[in-house]
Amino acid sequence: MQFRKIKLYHYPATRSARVKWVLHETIGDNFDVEIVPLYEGKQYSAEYLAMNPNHNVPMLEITLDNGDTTTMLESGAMVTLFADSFGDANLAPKADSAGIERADYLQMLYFASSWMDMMLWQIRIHQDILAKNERDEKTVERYREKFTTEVEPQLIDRLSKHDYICSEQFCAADIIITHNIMWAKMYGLCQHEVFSQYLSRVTKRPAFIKAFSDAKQFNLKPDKDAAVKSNFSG
Ligand SMILES: N[C@@H](CCC(=O)N[C@@H](CS)C(=O)NCC(=O)O)C(=O)O
Repeated sequence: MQFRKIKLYHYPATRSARVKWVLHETIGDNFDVEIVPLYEGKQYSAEYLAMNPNHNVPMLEITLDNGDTTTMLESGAMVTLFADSFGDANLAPKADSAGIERADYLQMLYFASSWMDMMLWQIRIHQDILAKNERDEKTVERYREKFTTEVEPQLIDRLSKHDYICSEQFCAADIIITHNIMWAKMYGLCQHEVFSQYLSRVTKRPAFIKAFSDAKQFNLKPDKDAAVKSNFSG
């Protein structure tokens, strides 16, 4: 697949940074970025909703060399697409290999972008984003407990055996795992030393440094009168 133009709708240090990272790893700086001010609720504007009914980032507009266009709305799918489309970047075992390595890579890619992500999102929205009367402390407790007792041991086991999540080779699953670990740390999770050691390795990558160069603009908690609070639906 040949890409003519790529545009990423992004907000610093959120799931769209996963996509910014894979783009820097695969196509360098050759893409456009538009910031969507999430805390101002711009993702709920009629114009944005017409493009993305899920009212979130990342959103990726792709124009191919033959002029065909498409829009993608899931960070995991975007990371997978770019890792598979740019084999020279060495971010994924080949898609046509039905071997153990590919199976394990896909397992971790999906574990990170669905199961782990779901728990972190529940913690985040019930602790910081939903209107106060919509929050449920039990949900936060439940997912903190599941994350600590079920997810973390699996990650610790893997990262104690090898430098990266699947092997000694950095891969696209590490992009989502790293973002999730950074996210988890903001909520006091992933405190084991193995996580800090892992982060010190992956965050040295030039593509990571570019993707998270705007991360300081991210506030964990929206202001109490932030527009997003009135229309946020989770
Ligand atoms: N499953 C989607 C989730 C995207 C998502 O929820 N993004 C958050 C930021 S991390 C967002 O834009 N939320 C704004 C909202 O829902 O109002 C993905 O992984 O791309």
